[in-house]
Amino acid sequence: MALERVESIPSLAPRPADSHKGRFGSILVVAGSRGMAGAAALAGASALRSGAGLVRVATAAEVNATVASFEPSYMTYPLPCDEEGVISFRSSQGVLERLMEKVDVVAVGPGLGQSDDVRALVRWLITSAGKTLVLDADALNALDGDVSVFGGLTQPAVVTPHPGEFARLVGVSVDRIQGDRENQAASLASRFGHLVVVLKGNGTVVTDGSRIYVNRTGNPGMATGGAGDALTGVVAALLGQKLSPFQAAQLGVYVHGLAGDIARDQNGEIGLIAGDVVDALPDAFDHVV
Ligand code: NPW
Ligand code: AMP
Ligand code: MG
Repeated sequence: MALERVESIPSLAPRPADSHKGRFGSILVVAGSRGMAGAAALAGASALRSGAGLVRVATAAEVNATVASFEPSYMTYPLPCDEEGVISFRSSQGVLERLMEKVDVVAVGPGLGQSDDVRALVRWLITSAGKTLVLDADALNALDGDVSVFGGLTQPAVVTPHPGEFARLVGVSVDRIQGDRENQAASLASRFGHLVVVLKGNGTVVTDGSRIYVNRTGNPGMATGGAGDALTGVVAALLGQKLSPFQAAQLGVYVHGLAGDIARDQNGEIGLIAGDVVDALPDAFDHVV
């Protein structure tokens, strides 16, 4: 089946004067582990800078104080962790089940680390949590190439792999992915009803298997640690503001790239860091809303 090529960028509706935070989505970010507190903070701060009404960050207890100290505007939930400083799902499941009652969208993966418990956590979120999901980084690595689990989705999921993560996910070399980015992404998305695939990099591809969008914002200065963790938060926030999964992914990559371009104009490509992208999000949203 031919893919419909989408060019126009969706936007967010202006906020009514009587707006309250309950209207703009309650986001849970499950992220961070020993040494990767920053990934959780970047995702949480990006969700806030992308208009989310409420953001909660659930992270390994060991790094909770660090994550909390980066940004006062999100709430944090310290989850029990193992001796490696990675979230222990068995000891956290009760807390996470109660959190599910409070949130609309769950973004999982940045800096999560890897363990059998993380594999169980991610499978539980996909098959049992019943929430719209954004899956990135270690949440994708946790699948060990078994994409069949996406057949158990009952709610939409947006996956945001970079080419290395995509290659691991589908068991194909990075070179083959990069040589056929659009078809590789579309072929994964078309296998599952609720799945939107965002294949990151220069010319990020967004596809649900029937539509495809290739993003043209962004620049090589964004090839820096944490830039993708920020995108996870942006897409989650847009899902929380009721854009469709395809549109949330599309607007998310566009605005994230635009923020990267604004940051590049301010700091240059060499000195650009992920925090600059987060800081430029308000300016970028001013151009699209
Ligand atoms: P290579 O090196 O070229 O052979 P990983 P990560 C490949 C967290 N972070 N095109 C690359 O291949 C993340 O959220 C935390 C082609 C290499 O094999 C994750 O949880 C930060 N190939 C965790 O760290 C800031 C590409 O993939 C591999 C490619 C690990 O994530 C940093 C590298 O990727 C980070 O975000 C491309 N465009 N991109 C924090 N401050 O807390 C990547 N590859 O092994 O998945 O490692 O992306 O750093
Ligand atoms: P990650 O590898 O997960 O940190 O994600 C990197 C982010 O920066 C993704 O959103 C990429 O699309 C973006 N990015 C990295 N390199 C480039 C590039 N050369 N041109 C445009 N965007 C890029
Ligand atoms: Mg990443």
